[in-house]
Parts: sequence; C-alpha cells; structure tokens
Amino acid sequence: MNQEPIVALATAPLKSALAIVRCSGDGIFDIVNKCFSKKIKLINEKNKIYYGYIKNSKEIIDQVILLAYKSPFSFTGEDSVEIICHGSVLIANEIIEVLIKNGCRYAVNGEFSNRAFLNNKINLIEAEAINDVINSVSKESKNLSMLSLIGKSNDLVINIKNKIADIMSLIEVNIDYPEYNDIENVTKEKIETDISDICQNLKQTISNGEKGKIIKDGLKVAIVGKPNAGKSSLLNAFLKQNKAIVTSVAGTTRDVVEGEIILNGIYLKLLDTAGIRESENLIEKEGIKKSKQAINEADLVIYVVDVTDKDEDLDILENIKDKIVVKVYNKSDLVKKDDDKLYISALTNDIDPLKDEIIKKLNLSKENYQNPSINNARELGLLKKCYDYLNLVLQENNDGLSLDLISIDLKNAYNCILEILGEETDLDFTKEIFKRFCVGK
Ligand SMILES: Nc1nc2c(ncn2[C@@H]2O[C@H](COP(=O)(O)OP(=O)(O)O)[C@@H](O)[C@H]2O)c(=O)[nH]1
Ligand SMILES: [Mg+2]
Repeated sequence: MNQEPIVALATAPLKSALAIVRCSGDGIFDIVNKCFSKKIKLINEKNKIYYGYIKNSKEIIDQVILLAYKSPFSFTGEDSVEIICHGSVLIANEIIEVLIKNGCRYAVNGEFSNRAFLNNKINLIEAEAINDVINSVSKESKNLSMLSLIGKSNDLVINIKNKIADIMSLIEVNIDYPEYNDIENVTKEKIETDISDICQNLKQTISNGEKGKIIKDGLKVAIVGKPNAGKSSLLNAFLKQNKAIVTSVAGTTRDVVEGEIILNGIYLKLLDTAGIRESENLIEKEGIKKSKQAINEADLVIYVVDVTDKDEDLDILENIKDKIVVKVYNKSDLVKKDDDKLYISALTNDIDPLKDEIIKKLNLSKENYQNPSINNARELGLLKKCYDYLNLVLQENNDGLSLDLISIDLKNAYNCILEILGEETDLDFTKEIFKRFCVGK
C-alpha cells in the first residue's frame, strides 16, 4: 500500500511545556533525517529514542526528543516518528513546515487512526473508542471507552459473528454440496434453535450496550411542568448556581436554559423549559414550542408539580407520555410530607431524593460500569439491524421458505456484524465454509 508521508500536531495548538509533532508513512525516516541533527537508523530495534536538534538548513528550530518506530511496530503500522518539542505553537509550526518542505503532507482529521485501521493495527470498534476516550467527560465514561480501546469489547461482536458464520456455513454447505452425507443436515428446528440463541445473545448485548451508552454519553434531561412549579429553581439547585431567572411571575422562562452536571459519573444535560400552558403572548408561545421540542429530544423528563397546586395538567401529560418520566412534588417546605410521594424543595436545595430516583430509573448495575460493552451509537445501530434481520430469518424459516432465500437475510445479518468491525462485506464466504468443513477432501 502506498503510504504517503503525513505530518500533524498531535497536541493542542496552545502554549505549553511540550508539544508533539507526529509523522508517518513511506520514507519518513529519510525525510526526518534531512532536518534532524542525528541519523535515525533502526536495524535490530523496533523503536528508538534520540535527542538532538530539528533544523531548517543551518538554522536550529528546536532541541527535541525524537521517537522513531519501525513498521509495523508503530500506532499506524508504518514507519513513524514522534517529535517532542518545546510547547510553542510557533516552534511546532516551524517543525511541521520543514517536514512538509522535505516531502510530508499535512494529515487530514483522523488520518493516523485511519491508517492504523487500514494496516490492521486496530479494528473500527477500537478506532471509535479513541474518539470516545478523548471526548469522555467523566472517569466512569473514560473507563468504559478504555475497555473498548484496548480491545476488550471485540469479543462481544466476534462471538456473534462466529455463531452466525457457523449456521450460515452449514446452510451453504447443504445448498452447495448436497452429495456429502457426512455433513449435518440443516433442519428447520436446527435453524430455529441456533438463530434464537444468537438473538438472545444479541438482545443482551444491545441492552448492555444501551446502558453503557448512558454511562459513556450521558443523557438529555428536560425539566417540564406548569408555570411557577419551580423548574428554573430546580435547575439552579442542580447547578448550585443562579443560572436561570426565578421570579414569582408565571411565564418568566422563555428560552430553554441549559446546564450540565455529572451525577454518579453520568453526564446530564439539563434543559429548563418554559412552563406549558395556553398563552396568547407571542414570546411565551414561542417558548412553549421550544419546550415541546426539548421534550422530544430528551431521554428523560423531570415533571415538576407544585405540591400546593391541586390540578393535574393534562396537556403536559399528553406531551410526555412516551418518555421515561420522573414526577416530583416541589415546594415540600410548604406542606407536611405524610405520604410516599417524591418530595423536593428546590428553594432549600433539598433535591437528593430526586437525584436518587433518576439513578434508580436508569437501572444501571455495577457490571454496566465495569464490563466492556458495545456502546457506540453506530455500532449499536448495526447490532439492532442485525437483530432485525435475524428475526426475519426466524420468520422465513417458520414460514417454510427455502434455504437459498433464508440465507440471503442471514448474510445481511452477518454483513451488519462485519460492518461493526470495519471488515469487508463482499468477500467470498467460501473461506468461512472451508474453515469449518473439510468440503472436497
Ligand atoms: N416555597 C418554595 N418556593 C419555591 C420552590 N421552588 C420555587 N419556588 C418559588 O416559586 C416561584 C416560581 O419559581 P420558578 O423556578 O421561576 O418556577 P418555573 O416557572 O417553574 O421556572 C418563585 O417565586 C420561586 O421562589 C420551593 O421549593 N419552595
Ligand atoms: Mg422558569
């Protein structure tokens, strides 16, 4: 594969103690040697550290530590060099410029990871996990992404891939080599049992993945209720600051006010909305429209009810009926709490029972935090697609369709799994068959 030499700044373009310029590709050692005070030479070593100067002709740009990695023992799998220079944007840029002058091209976003993927150093699950680790906002979310980054989530998918390939091979062999009598006859019952078993496994993997996704990406939480119920006060109590305007005038909040918190390691994006009610005021009407949008986007809704208000709001209930809802009774400081309703007081910051209830609603176990899962949106989407195809296979099998027809949707299911791993989907399947059966012996 032609691996054009590329270069990029691996650290943030800010003033700092050190910065790292990274380059990789064909002839990268020759290119670096043209501007480095020493000669990179890796004979028996996989990698080597040098100390020297980066120069532009005779002019010294910086004193650096240089790490050279011989292919395939680098992140990209190519010959690569990391230059640790002083953390001035000016210096980093000069080093990049001299490398470009000597034959590199500036890398596009994600190109180093892309090369690692193309050179089989990482699969797509691991590549996506790099991004997830970098974007983590809590320790818990980082820990979970790290499991995928180091390859611990792969088995969950590979296991499903192998099981589908097993039954697919058996079906293909039955179609293509009916003359072999030492091969298990694939019956309707066999297909039913094996595919149901895979579906069961997939269902569990998807469910664990969705919980993992909550830990990894967090949730959007809309705070809704009638005007004056105390929604903005609740947002402020969560944030421990006066972010949203609170007044006793109903209809104070017009725009959606956002805030972020980490609750038990889970990132929550809180959306304080305008109280939903009939209004003729143009601005308030716009706000109410936005409230409804926020409800639509939310993964979870906190429905705030003023405990002194006796009327249930049917319009709001209609809007939140398809959501996970936590209903809280606010202003508990004004009443006697003599039943088991979920009481809080946003005014006195007494909102712990609500926090506990949110966590309870998410139904996360210790395992969800600690075990690897398929928690990336793209990967989860493909797992669900695979699950749908397998259910189609079950139905087709049940309807007595021929093996050729059943095998089409089985192949579709299999391709979803290949896509998760970033493997090619149009490869000849015969090698999978040969791996399993001594056909043609
Ligand atoms: N006594 C009491 N008053 C509250 C509480 N929460 C909010 N309020 C008051 O209720 C009024 C409306 O509050 P606000 O947060 O603006 O309600 P929103 O319209 O739902 O956003 C304000 O006067 C608040 O001080 C509470 O827990 N207890
Ligand atoms: Mg408000």
